[in-house]
Amino acid sequence: MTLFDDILAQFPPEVQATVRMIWEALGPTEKAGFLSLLSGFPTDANLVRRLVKLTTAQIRQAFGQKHRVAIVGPANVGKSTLYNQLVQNKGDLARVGPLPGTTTANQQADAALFTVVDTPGADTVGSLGESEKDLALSAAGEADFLVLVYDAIQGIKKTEHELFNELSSLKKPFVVVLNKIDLVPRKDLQSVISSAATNLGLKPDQIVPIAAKDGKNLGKVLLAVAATEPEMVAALGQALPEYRWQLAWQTTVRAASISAAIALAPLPLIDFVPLVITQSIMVVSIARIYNYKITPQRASELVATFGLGFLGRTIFQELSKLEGLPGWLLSAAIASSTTVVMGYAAVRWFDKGQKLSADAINKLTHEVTSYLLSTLKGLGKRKPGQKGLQQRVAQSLENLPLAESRPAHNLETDEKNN
Ligand SMILES: Nc1nc2c(ncn2[C@@H]2O[C@H](COP(=O)(O)OP(=O)(O)OP(=O)(O)O)[C@@H](O)[C@H]2O)c(=O)[nH]1
Ligand SMILES: [Mg+2]
Repeated sequence: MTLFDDILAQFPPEVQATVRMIWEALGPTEKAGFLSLLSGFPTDANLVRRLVKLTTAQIRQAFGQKHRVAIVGPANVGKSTLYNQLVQNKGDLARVGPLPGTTTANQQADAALFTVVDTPGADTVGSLGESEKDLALSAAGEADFLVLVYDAIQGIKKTEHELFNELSSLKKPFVVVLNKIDLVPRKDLQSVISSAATNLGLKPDQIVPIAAKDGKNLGKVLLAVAATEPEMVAALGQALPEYRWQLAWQTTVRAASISAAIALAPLPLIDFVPLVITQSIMVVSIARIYNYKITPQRASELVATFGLGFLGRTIFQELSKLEGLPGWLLSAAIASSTTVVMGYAAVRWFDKGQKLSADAINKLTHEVTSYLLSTLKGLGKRKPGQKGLQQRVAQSLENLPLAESRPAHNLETDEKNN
């Protein structure tokens, strides 16, 4: 067994083949760097475990194939209305009606790579109700992801709660949406959401309020799907071009916060090899969002082309001369800023075939680094835990001007404006 095989054995079985594929695509320098990094800490099994844990979700995102979403919930909550918002082809529209029991069979439609399944109400009683419930549960059982729909006016009572327990026992990734939010007076909105959350044992921010009828917050549902289940990201991006920038940004933020956590490893000077791996996986994910298929080999070539590893080292040397910056903070900020810039550069590349100039890359990386340094300073002198740091980096990046100026950077919008 080689050292690599030892490491591979720590990954969950279903991603091992993919990890091997990525590994084989790495150049000899990257391979050697990665192994020497790991073998430099022979007793630190934690480091290996940490890398494995950090990269598994990303690998799933970059190479996963899941794409079946079932919409389930009680009768008359607006499941078919939501389904109709998601299907792309008018011929696939489901029947919608004011009385419970409109949908009596499962129905599915192709939305590019992403299949949506509409199901009958899963709460109705009587023998007909039972068989419809069985249909809904079997669709849920076959799906990769569940959208659980409830009615904001009906709220969550005993039957709704039982249904929730039954569905969550399937152990599928899910989002909960509260529909018909247009019928709730504005002043009651927060209390309606929090009581639904309390009744389901969730936090208010785990519930997405929507109005399926007019498509309000539909984007939030899709982003929640993508945030919950990385394997859905590429399928969503391919099916729904208007969300590509948000999905790519979400992917970038995730990779950047992972990069920060990787940079916490106790290294004398930041080593960029694990970053190259993380960034390459991110680039494969972004390519898939934009409907390009690229190999890990090609992705790591692209990462090398943009030269961010070298730039990162230069910035590290520049800034480490300044006093008062703990090394971990500097490493974490630079690791995430180079990842952010790589993600942004990848979007430009896949969306428009534009290569950011070296100057633009340099300027952007400096800007993002100092932004992160200033927002992370509040963490104090004590080195945070890996999870805490990941959360803080993700939060900071949400407020990064680059993220706020989404529309301006949304290249589809640019195109229209040109
Ligand atoms: N006000 C409002 N009404 C909605 C909304 N979404 C759906 N409805 C209405 O709710 C009723 C039920 O909608 P459906 O989409 O048929 O609900 P369903 O969950 O598929 O119902 P079943 O197939 O019977 O289980 C219809 O009259 C819809 O017009 C919404 O966002 N706001
Ligand atoms: Mg229906």
